[in-house]
Amino acid sequence: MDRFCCFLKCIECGQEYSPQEVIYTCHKCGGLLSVEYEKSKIPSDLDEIWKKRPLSVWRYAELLPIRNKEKAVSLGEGGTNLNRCKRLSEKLGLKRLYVKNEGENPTGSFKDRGMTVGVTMALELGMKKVACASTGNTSASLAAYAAKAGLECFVLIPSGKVAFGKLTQAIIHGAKVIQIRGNFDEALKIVREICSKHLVYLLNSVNPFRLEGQKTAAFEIRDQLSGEAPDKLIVPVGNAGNISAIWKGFKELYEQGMIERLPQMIGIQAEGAAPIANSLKHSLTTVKFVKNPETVATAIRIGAPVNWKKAVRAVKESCGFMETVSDAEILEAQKLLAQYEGLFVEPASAASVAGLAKLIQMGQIDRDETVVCIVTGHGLKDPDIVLKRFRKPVEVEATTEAVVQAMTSKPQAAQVLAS
Ligand code: AN7
Repeated sequence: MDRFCCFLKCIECGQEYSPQEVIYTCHKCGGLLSVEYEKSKIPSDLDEIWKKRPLSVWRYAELLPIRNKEKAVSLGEGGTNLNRCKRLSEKLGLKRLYVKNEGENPTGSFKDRGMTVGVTMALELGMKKVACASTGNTSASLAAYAAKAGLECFVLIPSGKVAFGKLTQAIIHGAKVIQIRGNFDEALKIVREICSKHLVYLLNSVNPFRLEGQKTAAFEIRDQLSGEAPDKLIVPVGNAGNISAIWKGFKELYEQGMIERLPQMIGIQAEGAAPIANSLKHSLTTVKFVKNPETVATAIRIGAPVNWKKAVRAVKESCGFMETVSDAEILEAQKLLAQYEGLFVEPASAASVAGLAKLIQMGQIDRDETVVCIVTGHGLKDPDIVLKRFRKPVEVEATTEAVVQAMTSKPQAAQVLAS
């Protein structure tokens, strides 16, 4: 099929670029780039075409920058469950709460949606080497997709600040893992510089093709809600790529006449790493970066989010907003998801649900609204945080009596030590 189904466009000055060019930001003004589609080339019967395929990223090929699905570097990404959370919604005082569990993706996070497209693009562009900076999940995902594609992979991570499971993934998939004595923002700055000078393809979310994959979460939600968008869509925010991507997805559905109304986008940042949320709250015209971000949710320990302009637009265009949550609120939401809904998510993922709980208390969400929270990554990526927080299981003699006694005695194993 036609490779030139799309083009790149600067979100600031409108300059257009060919999708065959290796480019991450506008050469004229430095603005972020967006992937746009020739409207006349989009089939009018998208719904009919999509319905025939399983729920997955590649179901939506007509609105992806790679038309030839045969070439896709795929591990079976997307198609994640949209859980109707009855127990949790009752607890929070809401009628309809859904949680989209992105931890079900092949490497355990939403990043796989982007990497299947981004790494396929790397092959199309003839690149042999790929790289990223990462708080963990991006590196785990890129390492896996690069392995599948046979590409050399480099990942830069902040030393000592990446959850154990994610580091393990990058190592086993054979990436060259480089720990820097610095934070994520510094790692990203370095890798951007390297990729601008060498033949290494950058796969952080400044890469607009990656975000195209991530927008499919919006398409899936619409399909899973029988053709509708929710009232509110709540998503954890770090580098701010995902909230921008999901908003783009909903806008495209709207432009195609496939949804009747758009959701309000709500971004949640951790208190110690909340440059966008805080700047929006103070009505600043620009985002004031946080120099030393800190949070238990290491995945979103980001002070200089590269996609802040796209994210601010997403929030403003959708009449949404951003909110912050404390580490204690994040960990409480992680526990609620696990113990009310059977969903084990990593701390950053729980930020969306922590935000929901806070917003309900503040009266910002009506109990009749349909809310979708995105939970972004699997809990097994960061088991340390759980073991630190919860009491160790009791150990008893191997006798029926001792076990029965343990079963009836308090405290139970799964109790929180301290928040
Ligand atoms: C679980 O892996 O930035 O706002 O380098 O792993 O699109 O950045 C991870 C981000 C939310 C924030 N939840 O998404 C990385 C990285 C989880 C994450 C985010 C991340 P963006």
